[in-house]
Amino acid sequence: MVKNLKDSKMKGALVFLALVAAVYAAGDFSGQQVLRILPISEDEVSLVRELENFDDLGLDFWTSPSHAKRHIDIRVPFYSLQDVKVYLESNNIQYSVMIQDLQALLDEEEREMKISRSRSMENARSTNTFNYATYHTFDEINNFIDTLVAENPGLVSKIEIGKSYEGRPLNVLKFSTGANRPAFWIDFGIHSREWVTQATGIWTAKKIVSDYGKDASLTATLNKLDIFVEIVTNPDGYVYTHTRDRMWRKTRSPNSGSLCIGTDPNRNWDAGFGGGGSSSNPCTETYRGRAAHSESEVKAIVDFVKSHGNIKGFVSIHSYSQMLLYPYGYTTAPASNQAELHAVSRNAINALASLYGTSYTYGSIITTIYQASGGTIDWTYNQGIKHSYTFELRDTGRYGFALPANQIVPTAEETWLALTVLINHTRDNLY
Ligand code: 0X9
Ligand code: ZN
Repeated sequence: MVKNLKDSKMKGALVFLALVAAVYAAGDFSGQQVLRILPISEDEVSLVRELENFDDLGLDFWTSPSHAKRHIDIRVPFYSLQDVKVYLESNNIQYSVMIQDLQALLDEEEREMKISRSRSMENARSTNTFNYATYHTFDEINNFIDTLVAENPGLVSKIEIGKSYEGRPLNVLKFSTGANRPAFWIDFGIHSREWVTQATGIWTAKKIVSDYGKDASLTATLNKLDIFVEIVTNPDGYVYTHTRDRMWRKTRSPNSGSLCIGTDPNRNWDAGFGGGGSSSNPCTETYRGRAAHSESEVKAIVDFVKSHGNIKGFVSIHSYSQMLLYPYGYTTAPASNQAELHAVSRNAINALASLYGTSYTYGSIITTIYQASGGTIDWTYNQGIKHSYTFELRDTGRYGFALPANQIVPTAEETWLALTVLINHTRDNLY
């Protein structure tokens, strides 16, 4: 009896210790791997898909299962590695280890950020000395935005289109040289962990002011169109990736009846809402939310697009996979101007490749990556914005969401070449 009591106390203590360890381990990716799985039949796709239902494994699907011969990248916690590998091997499913130790990459990322920060006290004071080649915090990005506006009062202004769930400003930069113009929209970072996108947004904002009055094409654009840029589209998630969990994707709003937090803001739009490639389970990375536009970060853009009424081009920027995509994501039905979207995409990815040889694939979302319902550009397209596109920036998976900072500027530069093709085409085809 005494022994049993002691045993159960011991057990209790062990359970407690395990819980403490689990809490402290959140945000620690030691020993975690990213596996690239290649199912060669639809049966194998289904077997991999089944893994999604085991919440206890703590898996994070970096790319969703779609069809045979399309790879699936999964981040696997250390404690599940054995189980997952045994499962794949016993079902004869091919896989390779894409990232050996995710924490090692993130340690390097943090080291790089610390060095950059110690060297660049002047970051906030001028956008000329700002370090574009490192990742920045939300506060640093907001300081950059205010500095850029202060330096270019006749060209750039800041609009707050709403607040995030946790009350942070949803800041949008407006580049404009005249009143009542049609507009082109670009958002970055709606998925918070896709850090190369917010970094590309910063560089892009600076590029627009640098080129205006110097580059003939961009000058012609801004004499006809306004450009709106939202650099941090999911600020709560972004702050969370810096403070708690580098791999956070969703918003940070709570879900009633569940302990799991957040909604996938790229499943929350009123376009095929609730359809395939979105989840009703709040604990998954593709949770669509309780209703379309439930997320304030999404609703703010919806209201802005509607009240503006004259947005002619719309681009939403994600990473990774190196793809330029157009509607639809929820249906295989072709977009009404699919031929145009396809031809312009091809021109854009050719321009992108001309700089560093980076190769992109392109096509509709559902045929090129996987089905995703309730996505941003399906909604904008159905609103009548016929020039709607979405990017998946670098890389193709070697580093995935942990893209080294030395790739920020090259990524932004090459992306700009593609963006200018999309912007110029929109400018010259305003319908
Ligand atoms: O699942 C998604 O939302 C997108 N992939 S990501 O890794 N960025 O999460 C794919 C959906 C369609 N792609 C875009 N909207 N860029
Ligand atoms: Zn994304």
